[in-house]
This record gives sequence, C-alpha cells and structure tokens, in this order.
Amino acid sequence: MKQGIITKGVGGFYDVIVGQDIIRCRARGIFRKDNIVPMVGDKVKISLKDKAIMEILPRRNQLLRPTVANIDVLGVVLTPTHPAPDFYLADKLMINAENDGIKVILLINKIDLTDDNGLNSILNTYKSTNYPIIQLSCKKKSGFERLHEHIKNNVVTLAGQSGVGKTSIINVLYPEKELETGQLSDKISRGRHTTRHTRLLVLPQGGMLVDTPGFSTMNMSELMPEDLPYLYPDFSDHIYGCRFNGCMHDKEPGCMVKEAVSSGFISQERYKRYIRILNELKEFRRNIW
Ligand SMILES: Nc1nc2c(ncn2[C@@H]2O[C@H](COP(=O)(O)OP(=O)(O)OP(=O)(O)O)[C@@H](O)[C@H]2O)c(=O)[nH]1
Ligand SMILES: [Mg+2]
Ligand SMILES: [Zn+2]
Repeated sequence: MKQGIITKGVGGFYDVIVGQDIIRCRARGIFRKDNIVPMVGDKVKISLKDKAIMEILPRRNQLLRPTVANIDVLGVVLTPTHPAPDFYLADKLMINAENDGIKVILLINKIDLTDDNGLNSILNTYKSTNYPIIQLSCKKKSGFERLHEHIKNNVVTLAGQSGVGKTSIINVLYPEKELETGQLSDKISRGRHTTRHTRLLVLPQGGMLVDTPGFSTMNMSELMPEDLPYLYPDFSDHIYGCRFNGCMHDKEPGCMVKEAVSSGFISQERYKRYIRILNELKEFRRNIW
C-alpha cells in the first residue's frame, strides 16, 4: 500500500498523487456503505495493484462548500469590479473557515481594473478582521510574492464567485499547468463557471493549491445561531463587554458590538450581513424543530 493525496474526483474515479505520479483509483465499496465520500485533499492509502483507495486517513478539517479536506488556509478571492464583489458570499466563506479552524486570507484580484474607491470599499470592510489582505493583478503579475509566503508549506484553497480569477491566480503561480480560464459574460460581467471540478496542485516551489468552481449560493445549515458571533474576528474585541450574557448583538441594549459599529471599528455593511445571516440560521432552526 502507498500513501497519497486525492487531487481530483470525477465520476467515481479519484486521482491520487503519490510522489510525482498521479494514479487514477476507484474507491472501495466500503466507503459507500459507511456513507463516506472521499474528498479532494484527503490523505489516502491505495493499493497499486487494484488501483483502489483502501483507507481514508482521519481528516484534520473538511470544508463542505467548496468540498475540500485538510486545508490550512482558505484564500477568499474578491474583485472590486468584473464581477462586482459578492460580500455576502465572502462573509459566509470566512465564517465556514473560522468554524472549521482554517486560516483565512483575503485576495483582492484584478486591481489593474479598478480605481481607489473600488479597492477601498473592500479594504474598509475587512480591515478590522485582521485577515491578511493581498492585492493581486494576474494581468500585471503583481502581488504574488506576498501570496507565495502564505502558500509555502501549506494547503491553500481558493474560493469565491465565478470569474474573480481563482484559476488565473493558480496559472500565474504554476504556468506549466495552463488550467482553463474563462471570459466574463453579459453586461454585468458574470463569470461563466469555467472550472467545473475541484482540483489540487502540488506546486514545484512548495505548497499545494486547490482550485474550486465558483458559486453564488451557500447555506450553512450546520451552524448554530449562537455560535455565529464567535466566527467574526472583528467582533472579538467587543463581544465580552456587552451588558447581557449571551448577547447576540442584535436588538439587545448595552451591546458593545453595535457600539463598535456606530463608532466605525466594525464595518456597518458587514454587521448588516451578520444580522441577515443570523436570521437565516434562526429560521433554519425553527423549521427543523
Ligand atoms: N484584467 C484582469 N483580468 C483578469 C485578472 N485575473 C483574471 N482575469 C480574467 O478574468 C476572467 C476569469 O478568470 P478565471 O481565472 O477563469 O476565474 P475563476 O475565478 O477561475 O472562475 P470560475 O472557474 O468560473 O469559478 C478571465 O478572462 C481572466 O483572464 C486580473 O488580474 N486582471
Ligand atoms: Mg476557475
Ligand atoms: Zn452584544
């Protein structure tokens, strides 16, 4: 038996990288019986003779949207324009990563296309999170040295809307692979969902990168509403000063999170989305009980 990492899974076959070689395997029937589906990023033991995955090693973490196991860093990719930033999706990606103990970095791509206003609205939204923010242009190939600092020795998954340049970023870091990228469509510049399958690449310069398909909707049904405030690093300095224990930072008086929003320490827009997400999670709980 050999040990490797799943780099891709399509139609019941899994590509497993073992050293330099990619071996296409089937999963043993037993996984289906136990309801375990192998994921990209899984460390597995395979039988070379049968070309089969025999065992999935315990996962350190698993993101469900996008579906990847054993991630160190989630790179949330946003663009100031083309397409316009979907902050609601970005917040949700960050919340899920926090919930799974995965580090977050924010990548602002296509800075060659924008003016200061577009860029500042993203920077101001996320500055109090203290997430590392890296400005990139794939067109000008700028900003990549700083990104590489976060990639070496890590498994980094890129996620975000279709068309923000996730695949383009990987192509700059690993040009030999020439992954397919797509033009934007229509007047409002939407992506065309060019990347269809999650795929892990081992970079020659060290580190692993995971390219994922863009998406726009995401539910977080597994999260409990009362856990949500703790998944906002920009709330953490304020959360313990609230008048009420168990303050959800919504309509309660004496709330220090709301105070911090009023005085500009926390982005107002991000706070509004927090309330929206909180209500969604509550609604979900109401419906299942
Ligand atoms: N001007 C400019 N265009 C870029 C940049 N990065 C990517 N693009 C373009 O944006 C388009 C979409 O890029 P992709 O890399 O396919 O985007 P993606 O996020 O992988 O999209 P999906 O696979 O659909 O999720 C392509 O036409 C790229 O050439 C950039 O930094 N500047
Ligand atoms: Mg892509
Ligand atoms: Zn509060």
